[in-house]
Amino acid sequence: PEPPPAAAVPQAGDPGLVLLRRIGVVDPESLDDYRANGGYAALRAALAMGPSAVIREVTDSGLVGRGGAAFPTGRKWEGTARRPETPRYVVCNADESEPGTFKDRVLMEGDPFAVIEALTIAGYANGAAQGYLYIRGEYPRALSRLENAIAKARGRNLLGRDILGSGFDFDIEIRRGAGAYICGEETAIFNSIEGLRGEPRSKPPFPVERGLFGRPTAINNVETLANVLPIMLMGGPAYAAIGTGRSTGPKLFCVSGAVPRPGVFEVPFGATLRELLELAGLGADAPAPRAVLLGGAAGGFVRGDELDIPLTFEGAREAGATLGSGVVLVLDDSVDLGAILVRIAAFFRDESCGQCVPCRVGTVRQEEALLRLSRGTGTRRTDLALLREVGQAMRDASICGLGQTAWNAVESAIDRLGVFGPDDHPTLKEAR
Ligand code: L3W
Ligand code: SF4
Repeated sequence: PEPPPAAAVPQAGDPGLVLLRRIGVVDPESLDDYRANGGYAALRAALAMGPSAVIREVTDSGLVGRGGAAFPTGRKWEGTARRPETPRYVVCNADESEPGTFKDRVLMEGDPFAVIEALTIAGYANGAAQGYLYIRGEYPRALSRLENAIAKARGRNLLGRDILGSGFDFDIEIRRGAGAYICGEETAIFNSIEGLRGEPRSKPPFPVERGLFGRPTAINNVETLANVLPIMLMGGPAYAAIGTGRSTGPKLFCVSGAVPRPGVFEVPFGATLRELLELAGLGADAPAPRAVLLGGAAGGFVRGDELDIPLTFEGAREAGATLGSGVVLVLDDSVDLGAILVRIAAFFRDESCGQCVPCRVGTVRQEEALLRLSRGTGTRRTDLALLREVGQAMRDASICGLGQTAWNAVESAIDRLGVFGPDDHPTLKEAR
């Protein structure tokens, strides 16, 4: 049986939490309980201030996307709302599939009304009458909780026509993915909803201009939307005071691997990796991990002696990694790093949609070279050079983020962890 969401949240019930405050506290099936715990106050505040003021608060909050790319949410909403074309759409990207990511699942299973309320506010701000929630097919419990939340919200005029007497009409339809990682890419989601093959489209045009059904669309990750509720309640500037610099607000991290208390943790941006791992039970006197994979398969490794890096977008970049969608995978000395890299490469090879050559072929060649390197067959020099050239081609010439980032973790394991020994960076020509 699946564990209840609270079991995946060691901090559950901590009064200081913002995004996780209701997880394990409210009955996720009860609208009354949700309201008794502050639910729908944010929508009321939004309806009272009007759509452009909602967008202003979101812009002032400094909120950036939590799906991995950190694009400013206020700019995305401004871009959609000012388009003259109608209808416009809002979409919640709930196709959480990055290996090691399970934060959106915890939000959807443990606080589903919050996701529905936040998407309703997004619809109001962006001038959309219809929202879609595209959910990973392997999340049956999240799906049934969200379906229940939508039905109950409709029953209380929190969805449907003339919501709470405001004149705003809005409803939400759920669509399920069918197991393809690539269907989490925003334009592949649009294709999937439209009944087409789930392949990414070239960008630009960006969704704000031409998205779902060719209309202006604001698409946001579940966690991004969850942040809109506290922003409505505390105001953009107060929210911006949480965190540091350009990384404002609270952030969810999915800590897994060699830690005593794995799970989803909430910390303000700027907490250090060490502080996060301490929350996950890694005591100050515990041996340092061999490495930590930040940002998931598309992210990068940091070494066990780099735990003092601040968890901000800037801090992760300086450390040669990315925060991505919040993956923190801790690896101890028992782990075969070469085998992990082969696994990551196999994942990308498997999940490539095959539409563009650099990714379709590059992910295969990457996996083959890693297999040779990790088994000690082939020529080390040539395979390292081949990986570098293939990786660069994927990064430069792939259509979407999958191909563009498929070499990130491998590159950082070679350069920062020295996983296959020293590399003098020869080109393929030199190596031969
Ligand atoms: C208007 C412009 N909008 C960009 C929008 C764009 C999108 C957002 C980010 O994700 C990440 C990667 C991995 N006018 C705009 C604009 N936008 N320029 O901003 O765009 P982009 O293209 O930078 O990134 P992306 O393709 O949306 C790539 C992460 O995704 N990833 C996996 C993520 C997995 C999860 C999960 O499982 N929950 O999130 C894999 O690559 O970290 O950073 O909305 O339209 N000028
Ligand atoms: Fe498909 Fe890969 Fe090209 Fe993305 S980069 S469109 S996943 S083949």
